[in-house]
Amino acid sequence: MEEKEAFDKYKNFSEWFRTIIMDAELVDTRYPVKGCYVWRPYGFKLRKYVLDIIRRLLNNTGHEEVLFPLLIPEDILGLEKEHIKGFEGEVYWVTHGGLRRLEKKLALRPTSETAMYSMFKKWVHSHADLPIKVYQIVNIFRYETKATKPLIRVREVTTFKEAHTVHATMEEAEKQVKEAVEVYSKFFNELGIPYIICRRPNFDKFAGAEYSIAFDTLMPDGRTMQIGTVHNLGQNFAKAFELTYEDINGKHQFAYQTCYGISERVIAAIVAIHGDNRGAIFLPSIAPIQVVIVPIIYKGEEEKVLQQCRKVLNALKQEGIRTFLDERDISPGRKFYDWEFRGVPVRIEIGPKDVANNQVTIVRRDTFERKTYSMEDLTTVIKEIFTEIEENLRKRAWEEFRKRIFRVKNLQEAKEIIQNRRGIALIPWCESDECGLKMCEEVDGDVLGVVLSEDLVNLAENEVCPICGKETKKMAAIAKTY
Ligand code: P5A
Ligand code: ZN
Repeated sequence: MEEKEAFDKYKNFSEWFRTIIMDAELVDTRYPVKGCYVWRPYGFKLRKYVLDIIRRLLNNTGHEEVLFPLLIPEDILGLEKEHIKGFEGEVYWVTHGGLRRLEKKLALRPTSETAMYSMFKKWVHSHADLPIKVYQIVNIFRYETKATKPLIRVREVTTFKEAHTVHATMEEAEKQVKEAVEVYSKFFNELGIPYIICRRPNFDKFAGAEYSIAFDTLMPDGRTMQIGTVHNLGQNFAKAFELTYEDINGKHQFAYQTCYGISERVIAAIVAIHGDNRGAIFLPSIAPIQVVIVPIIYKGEEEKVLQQCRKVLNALKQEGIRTFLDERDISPGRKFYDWEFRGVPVRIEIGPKDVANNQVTIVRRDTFERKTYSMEDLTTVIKEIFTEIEENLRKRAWEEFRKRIFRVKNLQEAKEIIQNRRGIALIPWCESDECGLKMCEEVDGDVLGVVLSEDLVNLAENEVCPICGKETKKMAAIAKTY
């Protein structure tokens, strides 16, 4: 009984989250290297369907997929000074090949700017070679010193989608940043993950960037989690890597660059945001199993019921619906419990009465609504139910998110909100690093940056920064972060 009490999304988020990812067999965190974990078949499928979405969005906007090596030579990793300063404490080094010490140490990529840009330099000659828009989905290694947390802060990031672009002008790089923000917005919208978009304070930008824009979502425990970032790199890396192009006048110019990334944190967010105290809930678009069929068998009627179940199974499969018929020799109740826990969005129950009436009983995972439907046109009905579930999950998540964003009058109020883990506080800010750092200190939390999400903030009037008193139209988002 005690175990049951601990499984509560809001009262004990960590334990709830760990139980779901392990017991729903998404991953196994018992691998004997800290910060590394295994994707199991069910989780791997979920991951694949999520990646299919981002691949589609990127391919449709002119990005091309590539694959770069995992190893980066020491001198190349160190070319951009700010970048290496930011990452030096997190790099894993390969020092030996077999028994021999390597002359040049090799880093396991903590991210691939340096690996890619040393090659871009060889590909770009004239303005006609631009823009470059590529991405890869790979593992990266970061020796994180903060406490690791499965999917959320790992040392082997298994699912790092990094995009990198090169442009002739700053305007084009700016436009690319906008496109990236749009792509990620669409991605998170499809997944029903609510987010706030902020321009990070200077003291918290990506190492080597001009500025960074971040997407943060809110976890059930009241902390925000950064689920994606978009960086304008300006000419910083181009200068370090001598990445130049010949313009129309035959003059050599340094290129402008952007990069943007997401990781398995997105999958953590999906689990955390949509799940409930009966387990995971997956949107049909990404659910490894979209429909589970549970036969309700009574003695003597087994064959009739199973036959009908197989008929439904085949009909749904034919329509490309990922369907599983659970023929295990355990009670239907146990099966319901299992598949609810594993997040299957639609359950079909078929018993003798359903067979007799040429109908099925359908139960939705998100609302537990139970209804009977005729066998006619069943696939159409199921697809409609999928759409309804997706809409409901998205709406539910955004409503919950908006409820936990507070416009506060002063820092005392902001502190109260984030200390009690109620959510995100919004307060005017002059945008200076100095005042930003002061605010962090006073509220004992983090300034996520200036809010860019227009739907979440609109200030008609100038207000004043609570630290320096300067007039401003900008709002800072403040929270406890992961
Ligand atoms: C953008 C892509 C970069 O690395 N270089 C290429 C840029 N940005 S970032 O902000 O450092 O990382 C991008 C996103 O990856 C997630 N992330 C992590 N997820 C899990 N465990 C980690 N240790 C980890 N580190 C970064 C974050 O969501 C981050 O926004
Ligand atoms: Zn100020």
